[in-house]
Amino acid sequence: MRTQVGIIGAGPAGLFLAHLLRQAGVESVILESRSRAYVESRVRAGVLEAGTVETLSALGLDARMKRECMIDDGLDIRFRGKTINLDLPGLTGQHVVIYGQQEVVKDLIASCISLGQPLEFEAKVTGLTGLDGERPEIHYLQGGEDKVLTCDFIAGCDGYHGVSRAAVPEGKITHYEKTYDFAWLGVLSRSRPLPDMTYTNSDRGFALCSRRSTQVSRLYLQVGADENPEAWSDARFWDELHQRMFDADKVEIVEGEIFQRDVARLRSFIAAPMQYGRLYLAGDAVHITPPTGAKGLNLAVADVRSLAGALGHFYRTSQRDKLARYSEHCLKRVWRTVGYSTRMTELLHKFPEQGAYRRELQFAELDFIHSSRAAQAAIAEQYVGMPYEPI
Ligand code: FAS
Ligand code: PHB
Repeated sequence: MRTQVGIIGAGPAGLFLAHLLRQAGVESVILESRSRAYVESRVRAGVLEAGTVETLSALGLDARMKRECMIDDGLDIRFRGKTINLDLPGLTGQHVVIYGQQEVVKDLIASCISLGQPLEFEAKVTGLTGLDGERPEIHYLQGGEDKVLTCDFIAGCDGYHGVSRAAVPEGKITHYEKTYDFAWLGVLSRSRPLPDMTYTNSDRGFALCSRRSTQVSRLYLQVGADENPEAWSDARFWDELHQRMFDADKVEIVEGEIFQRDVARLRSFIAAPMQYGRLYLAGDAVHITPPTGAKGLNLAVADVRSLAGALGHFYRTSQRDKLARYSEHCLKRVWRTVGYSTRMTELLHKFPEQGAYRRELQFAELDFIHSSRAAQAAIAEQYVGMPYEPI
């Protein structure tokens, strides 16, 4: 098979990229190792920044999101009996949208199918060759058969555990990584959510109350790095959440049936540069940001807006100047975003190994934010997201 841009991965990065390239008149093929059902069932992020919403709208793919999403204009942070309430529109003039990543993925896949956008499921990429030539190749296994996709360019959108980053020769890419020794236990429950996004730093650990609809809550607890989600009965989860949300008499948090559980280890990861020869890396394939900042999905979209812009420019003008600066352009946003998510992670989680001194500093910082509009504005501005800068 042959195409202009070979895209590895049908997560948000790969699916948005294919649509943005199509809009620029550039052909692509997406190769996804998993089945459609698996990809559409993966529960992950939920917060869409304005830039992501604008991109869905510009692609004409925002109809269901507009009907079903929730507007998030408040962000609460609870600690030691106090609550910091960030009034997002008052502080930034903006809000964010709550719409599950799996819903975005379903909308994008449905659009690929109705547009006839080539999207191969259960096509596992096994290797990349010719990255420093004119005709790179993607080797993949599908239906028990070895196949090859010949391209002009390859977009590595295959996530942290994908193969594309590993195809870059030793010494041509640098990894920056910090892994925390805790994880987030995430659940979906059939229960009325809190009205606002609510984070908490309690002596028992971090917790977060988010939502997916007026009847479905998305809830997280800080747990051990290797926690088994099945070790958490509904009762155990709810008891722990009440305590961490300072709701010990159980009057505020509404319980319900938990119907989905997952555990995600917290880490920061950046690989630079985000390109090698004809290979361009985007999304979780090249950076992971702690979910505390609700940025992973949004950062992936910002990457592929730039990559689509650079590739569209190349096919229109034969100029490679924008492609040459893709990595440098994206890394500015990546480092700032990982920095914000890291600061929020280190402000809100419990680090037992770092003792009482570190804990008191956390609460001093939270007290300062509680009393300072300027400090609240700084967090709110980063939470709603940096304006997108075209490449
Ligand atoms: P993805 O990982 O979504 O997609 C990569 C795709 O490539 C996958 O479909 C995979 O099957 C495919 N692939 C991998 N190897 C392949 C191969 N060899 N051949 C073909 N295809 C291959 N972000 C938030 O903002 N908030 C959250 O709460 C949050 N929770 C998360 C929970 C978990 C468990 C994980 C892993 C991530 C979470 N994230 C969260 C981050 C997440 O939303 C990512 O940022 C987002 O999925 C990034 O999208 P992609 O870069 O497309 O990568
Ligand atoms: C979510 O709704 O899944 C969510 C919200 C805020 C975060 C992370 C995840 O920081």
